[in-house]
Amino acid sequence: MTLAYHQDTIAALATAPGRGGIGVVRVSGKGLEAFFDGLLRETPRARYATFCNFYSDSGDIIDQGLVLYFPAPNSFTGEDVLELQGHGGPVVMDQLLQRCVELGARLAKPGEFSERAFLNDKIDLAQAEAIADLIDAQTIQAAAGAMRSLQGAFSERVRQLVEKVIQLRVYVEAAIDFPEEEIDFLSDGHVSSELNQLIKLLDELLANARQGSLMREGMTIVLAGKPNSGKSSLLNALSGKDTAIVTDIAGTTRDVLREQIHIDGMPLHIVDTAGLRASGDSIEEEGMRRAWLEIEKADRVLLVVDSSQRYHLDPEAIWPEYFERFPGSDRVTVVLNKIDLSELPAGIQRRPFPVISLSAKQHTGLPSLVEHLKVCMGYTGAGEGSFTARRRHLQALNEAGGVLQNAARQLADHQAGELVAEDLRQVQTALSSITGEFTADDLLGEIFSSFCIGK
Ligand SMILES: Nc1nc2c(ncn2[C@@H]2O[C@H](COP(=O)(O)OP(=O)(O)OP(=O)(O)O)[C@@H](O)[C@H]2O)c(=O)[nH]1
Ligand SMILES: [Mg+2]
Repeated sequence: MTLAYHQDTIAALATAPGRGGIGVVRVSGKGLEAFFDGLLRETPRARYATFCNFYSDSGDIIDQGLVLYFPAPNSFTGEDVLELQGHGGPVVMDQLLQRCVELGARLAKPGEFSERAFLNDKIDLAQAEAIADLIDAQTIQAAAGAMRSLQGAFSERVRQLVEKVIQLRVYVEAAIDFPEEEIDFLSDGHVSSELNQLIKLLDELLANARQGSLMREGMTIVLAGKPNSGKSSLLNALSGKDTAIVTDIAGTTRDVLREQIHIDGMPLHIVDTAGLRASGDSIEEEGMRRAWLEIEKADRVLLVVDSSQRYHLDPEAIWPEYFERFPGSDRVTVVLNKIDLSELPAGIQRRPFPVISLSAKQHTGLPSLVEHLKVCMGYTGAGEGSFTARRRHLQALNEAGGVLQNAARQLADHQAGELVAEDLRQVQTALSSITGEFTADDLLGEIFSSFCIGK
């Protein structure tokens, strides 16, 4: 955070580009007097809506509309902020933005307003991320979760944990300072019961955050299997659209196709791939190469099998090539398709691996599949009080959890106060990275650059 950073003034279109009833240009920083004199020819009253003309350099009126002025520190960014609400046409908005640049602003980078709000302690990092998640939310549940994070539901729980970690650190470090009594301090049960309590709280938070992350990011399901087994038919059945071409010719799908659906507010990214078989056709070979790339990235692979043909049920027997590449993988669910032909009952069996029988053509058995996918991901629904979380948050919580376990072991096995204290320090750092108290600059850059411009 350099001084220069805070001294410059940024401007951006805050509404979506294109035509609209109104368009908003937002300005934040120092030196807004130049805008009052040059653009508005008056000083708008703070926090009141003022109807103004927007003047060009030569004194022409570019547009007219409402102006909102929020003096620092009571603004979104914590700096002086000016919002210019004009007519939402691209040419008008461009001129207005150009005028702001003439008057000393520079065009804002993506997420720069939120970044300033964060740097000025208006919001913490998890809240800033929640703003982006709210804007990007694709379901009502995801939006509600993002809103809760924005209000601080997630940050508050992280902070409570950090508080407990600090208290315990103080206790353990005090013990180290009195070496004669250190062992008594550490073995009196207080530290170990506090550590266990922390582990429990962290696990609960991690489970909530996992739901939140699923709600935001969803999961990726890849449909794989032999040609003609009905992968594309299953994609169409799940998405309710005629996305993929379905024919009885083996090798119909050659490229990767994607569809997105939602279950209980969780996005499900479904990927259809080329059927896997030995082929001399170079297009089909390329399709299979791409199929494998998708399989590698999948959260879950549905191995589609034609039940009207001779088949195995054990995934390892059906698909040795997969298990050669991913030994011991438990990401595979066998889908026995075409039960309308084989007359198998629809539903799920565990053998001990899951096998789901359905008909993609007649749409029978699909609810069991959807239910199964939710269970696989540990998704219990976007309940009351859930909040969105990101992978980054899960990593931090996981790291903190691992180190806490280690601390508990150090204590139990060696009564090693110094090591426990060091572990607690690491836990604190990991947790604080969620709210942004200890976060590297390059990570901040990465987070805010994924925001939209003007936010
Ligand atoms: N009776 C019946 N036919 C099905 C069912 N699912 C798919 N089919 C038929 O099986 C054939 C192949 O279906 P596709 O969905 O194209 O199979 P695919 O696995 O995508 O095949 P490739 O793209 O070649 O790998 C088509 O004629 C479908 O109509 C089903 O549940 N019942
Ligand atoms: Mg296909």
